[in-house]
Amino acid sequence: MSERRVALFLPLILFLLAGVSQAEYGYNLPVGVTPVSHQIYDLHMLIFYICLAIGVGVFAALFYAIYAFRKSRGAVAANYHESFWVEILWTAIPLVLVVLMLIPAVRLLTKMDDTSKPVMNIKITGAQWKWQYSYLEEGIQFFSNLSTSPAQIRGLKPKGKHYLLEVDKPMVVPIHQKIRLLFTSSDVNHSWWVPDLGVKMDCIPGYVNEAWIWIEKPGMYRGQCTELCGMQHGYMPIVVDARSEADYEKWVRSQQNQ
Ligand SMILES: [Cu+2]
Repeated sequence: MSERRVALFLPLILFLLAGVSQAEYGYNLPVGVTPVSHQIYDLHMLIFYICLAIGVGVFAALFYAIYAFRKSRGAVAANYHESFWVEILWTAIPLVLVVLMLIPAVRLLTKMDDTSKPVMNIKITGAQWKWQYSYLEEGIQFFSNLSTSPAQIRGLKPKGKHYLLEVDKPMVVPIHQKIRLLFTSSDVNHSWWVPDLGVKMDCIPGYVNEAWIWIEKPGMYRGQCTELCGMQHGYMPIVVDARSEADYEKWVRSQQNQ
């Protein structure tokens, strides 16, 4: 291969290799484990297919016009200037499409916003650079700190499986229960983001934001702070440990007896 060709193909090869190494993250949104996360995924795919159809239609028309009406064939440009119907159509069609996309989006936003009738409430407070979880009914309160060792961060030890996505005390919750989450901050803006739960909520000092979760299956769900909140913004991960009702009760008792 000539040098020029290598230069052309190198970015492509690197891109493909990067894809292989990050295969576990997937190329799409995670489907998640809550009714809301499923609906977010479905909405995302619906909008994606609409965009794809528009893209295919527009580019097909464009390439057809470039090919069929080329200068070498003696094509003469048509004059659409101040055409009443063209003006109406290219305003009306996008407007109808936007309204059609707005309907399912607003429906989902309304559902996400409905935090009524929760079984339990957890207050989540962002702080530089850790999370505090307060179980309002159970009277449990603790901080959750990054547990990745400094040696791994400095490259002195090999990285673990959940590098920078592991904590000393995860937020433990029961599955199959509507849980209301209340978000705030004790210093600067943070943002609590767990993709599998379909929640990404700002934590603002002096403000309380709300979201709710209803987790379908037990598991460890991981996330990060997504609001640039200072020097160690990348070192305040989130781990949610979803357990069966019985295991959750056991955990509550163990915490209350401490
Ligand atoms: Cu933060």
